[in-house]
Amino acid sequence: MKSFAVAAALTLTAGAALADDHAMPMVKAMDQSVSNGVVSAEAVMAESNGWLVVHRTDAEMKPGPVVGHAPLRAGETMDVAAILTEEVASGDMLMLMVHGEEGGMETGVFEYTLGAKEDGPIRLDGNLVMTTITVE
Ligand SMILES: [Cu+2]
Repeated sequence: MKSFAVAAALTLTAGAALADDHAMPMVKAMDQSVSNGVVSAEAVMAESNGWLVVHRTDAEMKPGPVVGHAPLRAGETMDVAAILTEEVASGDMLMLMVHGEEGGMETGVFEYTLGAKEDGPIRLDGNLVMTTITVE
């Protein structure tokens, strides 16, 4: 019985490691107040180092002007905080999107502006990796 339990634990560990390796890029964030000047994401999964980019958006769900960004590591980053570069009002919608470091001139410098190729959004099966929130 004891050896069975150990084997089961090892299998679980191996399974978790495998899941990490193949984790899908994603952004997890909830509706929130931004009265502290920061937009927070609970967790972000990225395939490579890059950026969490905060766009304005609305009911049409198109990414608008960038109002914040924060660095991401490859893999999972918990509790990502992007400082807002302009005021965002209660009721406004924001889109939190995973961007990469591709196409830019400098590594570690955020070079994206709306529509630019530098540090642009990553895509998963052709889709942007993002979530939208409403500011409380
Ligand atoms: Cu974006």
